[in-house]
Formats: sequence, C-alpha cells, structure tokens
Amino acid sequence: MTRRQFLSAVGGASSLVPFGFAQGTEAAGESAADITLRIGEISLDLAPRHKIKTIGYNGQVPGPLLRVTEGRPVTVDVFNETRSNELVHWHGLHIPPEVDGSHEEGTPHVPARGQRRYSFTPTPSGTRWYHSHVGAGHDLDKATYTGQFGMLIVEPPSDPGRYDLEVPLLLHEWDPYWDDRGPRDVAYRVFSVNGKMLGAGEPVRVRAGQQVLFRVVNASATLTHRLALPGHQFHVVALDGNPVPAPRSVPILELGPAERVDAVVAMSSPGVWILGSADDQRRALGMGIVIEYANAAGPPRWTPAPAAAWDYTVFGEQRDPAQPDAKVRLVIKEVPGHRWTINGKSFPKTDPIPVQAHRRYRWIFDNQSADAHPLHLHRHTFELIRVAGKPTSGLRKDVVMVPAWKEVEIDVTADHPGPTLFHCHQQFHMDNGFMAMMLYQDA
Ligand SMILES: [Cu+2]
Repeated sequence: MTRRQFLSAVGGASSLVPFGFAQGTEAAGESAADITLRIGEISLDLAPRHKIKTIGYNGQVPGPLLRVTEGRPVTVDVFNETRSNELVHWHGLHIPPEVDGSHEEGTPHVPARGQRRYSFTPTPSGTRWYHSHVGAGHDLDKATYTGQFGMLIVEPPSDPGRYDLEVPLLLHEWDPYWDDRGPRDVAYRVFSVNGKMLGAGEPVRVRAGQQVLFRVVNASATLTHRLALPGHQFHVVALDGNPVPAPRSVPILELGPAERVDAVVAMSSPGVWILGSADDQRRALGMGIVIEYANAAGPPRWTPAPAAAWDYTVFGEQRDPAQPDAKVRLVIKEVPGHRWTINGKSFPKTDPIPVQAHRRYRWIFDNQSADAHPLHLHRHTFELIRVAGKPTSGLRKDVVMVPAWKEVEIDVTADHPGPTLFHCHQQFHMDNGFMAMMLYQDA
C-alpha cells in the first residue's frame, strides 16, 4: 500500500467518528500530499434555524479528523481561498518552527489566495489539534473565532486501544460580540459540540457495557468549559493528549481554551442523556450532545451537575521532581488599555526567555490579574510542578490554566531547539501583548 492508501484506509476504518478524512487529491509540485486542507468561507448549519457564515477547513466544521502515525512523515497541502494570510498551527506537536504554524517563530504564511505545503514528522502520540494561528484583534470573524479547527490524532506505532468506541468532541461558540463592558470581553450567542447545537446533530449511539473514549478539545477562542454527563463518571486517562500517571474518575471535566482531556466512560446507565455544559445558559444555547443507548427512547435527560472542583493534581504523582538548572519568574498583569504584560512588557517588547539546549527550567507563573489564563508553550511539552500551592509531578501538558491571583510552576526541558512561542491562548489576550519568545542560546 502507498502511504496515501494507508491513511485513507485508516480514515475509513474510523467511520464511527462523524467527520470525513482529508485525502490528498491535489498535485502541488511533483507529488500529491498525504492531506489537503482548503481554507474557505462556509455556511454552517448549527441547527435548523441557526445558519451562520464562517471560515473552515474543507467546507466543514470541525475540520476533517486527521489521523497520522507517530514518527511517520506527512505532507499537508494547505490552499487558502480567503483574502487574508493564514497559518495552520499543529498544536501539541514537537516540530520545527518553520512548519509549526507560528509567524513569530518564522513559519511563513499561507498567502491569501495561495498555497503552502507543510511537511513534518508527527510526535508525540496523543490527542492533538490544528487551528488558525493568526491575530484577530477586534475582528471577531478571524482566527480562533472562526471554524478553523480540527482534531489531529497522532497514533502510537502500536495502540493498546482499551476502549470499544472513540468519540471526538470539539467545543466551540459562535456569533461573538463585545459584551456590555466594551472591548474587553467577548460573549457568544450560540454554542456547539462538533459543529452542532445540542439536539441538532446525530446522537452518540452507545450500548450498555461499552467503554467509550471521549477525546475532548476545547476549541474556544476565549472560554473555559465544564462538562458533565448525568449518571456517569469520566475516567480521565490523558491531559492534553499525554497519559496521566494516576487515571481516576471525576464527575466533571473542565477545559480552558486549547486544552484536551481524554476520558473513558463506562456505559452503565441505559437511557438517553445530555453530555453538556454544566452551565445552564450555555447548554440552552447549544453546548451539548445527546448520548443515546441502544433500545432507549424519549427526550434526553439532564440533572444538575455537582459543584466539583477541577484539580489537575489529582491525576498526578507525589514524588520529588528533578531539580531545575534555573528558575524563571513570569509576572502577569493587565495594564490600562486592556494590554497584557509579562514582567512589565507587552509583545513584541517582551523580554525573550533564554534557554540552553537540554537544560531544565522551572517557570513560575505569578498571575497578578483577575482572569485565569490558558498558557501555551509551542513545540514542547512541560511538566506541572505546583498548581496554586499544590505540588504534583508526572503531568505533562502544553497548556496550563493559571487561576486568577495564583501561581503555577512548570518545568520546561529545552529539547527542541529553535525559536519557540509562549503565549496566552485566550485570543484577545494574545492579541493584546500576552506573548513572549523562548530563545535557545549557545552554551
Ligand atoms: Cu490570558
């Protein structure tokens, strides 16, 4: 089999998932790519009376579910049919800056009305995703406010697959507007899971006794979401796609923008249920999906979600981490004009964070603001060391929520040389200066 047939076959085998697979169809240069993405305007049916216009990949939202194999090179041709430059960021992969999808690192744009090929070797395995990485500023029809997001599953070379059914869930919201407080907070009129409002899409069909793996991506530009499934528990097995040391069951999942959670649910309460936002208003505006057992009927049921706290550290270990080679304190503040600063400066004036290859650095985020921030480091995975006073270890992530007025410590091992972007994944914060470069220096 050729590489392309292999990928197509993998896509065909996963017909349980609701999205098609992007097959290479277009010759760009001498050989066809494994995957083709077309960025263009689409009209999206969120529900019978909720049609919106947005920008998406291959005419669908979410974009096609991409499955690749860890360590096996792939090529992706991206055709940009819009009038603006674009970037596709491969979120959670350890790949070179030229293809990572960050202009700040040096990835070239996919030009307006133009095309660009990305070639890289996907690693590490796990639930990753891809999304637009341009700035939006005050334009709520750009970047992560649009339908430009999709799941990217990097399969390990051999997958134990201890589940019966795999269900991707991508959370997003639509029809954004500036709320009463002016150009500071974005509010939304419509919410969706997998591009459909609650009740408008196909239900997730399950059978009693199944172990169902939900791969959840919060593809929101700005919001944190809490999810519940009444009558069931979520057995969390991975955070940001990386297996956790201590998988355990919790009643609620919470994900900041760009975070992922893999959770296995034992289907042991037959019926028709809503898996949805714990927030009544968001659920009423569409944030949910119906879970339907075989031979069950009736309207989907919801019961109020428990007020459980979300705490990363319950999935971690208690052992002393390796000592870092150096510590870096990063103080986060909002300054007048809704600008964000790291150690007193806004991007592009933020001081670069210098590192040397193969050294381990402890970054201490000191959030001196009233907002929680989803902090993301490109091209690297870091380890959580302390979260709002609680020590932990063994939790590897690429986004961490830093609560308001709290500190979070992470260890970054500098093992992927090249310019590396660090930023808040809240689109409006990022666009207002909350970014810095991590730069490798010669020893
Ligand atoms: Cu932020």
